Amino acid sequence: MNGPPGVPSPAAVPPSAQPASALAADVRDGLSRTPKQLPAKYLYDELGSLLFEAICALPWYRVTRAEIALLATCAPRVAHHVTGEPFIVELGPGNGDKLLRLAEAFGARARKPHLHLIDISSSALAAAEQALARLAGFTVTVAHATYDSGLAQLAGVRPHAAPMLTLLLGSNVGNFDDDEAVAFLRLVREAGRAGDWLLLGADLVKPERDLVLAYDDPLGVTAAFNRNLLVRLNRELGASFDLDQFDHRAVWNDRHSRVEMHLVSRLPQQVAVPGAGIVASFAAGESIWTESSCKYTLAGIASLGTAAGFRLREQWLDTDAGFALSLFQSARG
Ligand code: AVJ
Repeated sequence: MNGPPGVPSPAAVPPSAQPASALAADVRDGLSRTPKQLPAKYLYDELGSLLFEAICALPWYRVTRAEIALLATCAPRVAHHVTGEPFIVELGPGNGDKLLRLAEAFGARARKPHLHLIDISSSALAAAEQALARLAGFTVTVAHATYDSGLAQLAGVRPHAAPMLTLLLGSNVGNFDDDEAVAFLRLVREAGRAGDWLLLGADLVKPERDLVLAYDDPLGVTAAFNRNLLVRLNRELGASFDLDQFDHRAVWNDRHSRVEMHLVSRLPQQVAVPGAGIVASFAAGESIWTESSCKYTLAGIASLGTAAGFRLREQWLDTDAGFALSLFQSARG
């Protein structure tokens, strides 16, 4: 079958073509798998970050509002536990709003915390830095990095004596499956010392219709967020995805306790992705799995932390929205 004019057939792609970037390498790998999949982190280019902010304002997506409301109760307790002049690290701060609310609880202290933001989106980092600028006396540093590389750089940024508090909010942990989450939380623990703290926000299991509505909203904002990934691949890798030929789908996977987002090909088609050196073939109904959002029980959250070497110290719960904030401390000895 021939593609559109000017699009190389698979045979025309030189075998030596090297992916020019991590995105290219990940797309090449992900679209060669069965089922096809792409890492969720690539959803957050500039437009993707803005669309995610719009999602947070949707009536059907309650995670962000629930967490912000819980922070009002939780922040003074966290400030009570985390003494001294702490080093507060947020993984994926988005627009900085939550960190601002948490940091305000430390505002009465003579020596203000040092805030350090790690985000893959430079536009989100810029927005967060601006939001945090209103905090007088706080030091703010940023790392434009993936979680892993941001964590690996921490030792060089952290003031020597400061206790560390790591924030992983918004149910960002839900992008990992449970094994990956434990491995990742262990990395977080190992990036710090015994006695350091972790505040983890996690969305809870709830009725399937609520979960699906949260990820397949009637306004189509989540569909736009998902399909924007194809816009990004067209722009950055010269791909030729026809947006009209891919549907957004959100499904609840009960066995793995997660909502999955997919982009489903409406018909058999071939799509060239020159920047990744591939031509991807799709059967009708075949999908690219773009994100997982795991949903938890309270016991499940506790055991993730415990398996990673943390001890659960306090937990705050919104029973109506089904959301929990959990404060863990890295075990001593
Ligand atoms: C930012 C990964 C926590 O999984 O709920 C929202 C992203 N995707 N709607 C989530 C998302 C579709 C969100 N996280």
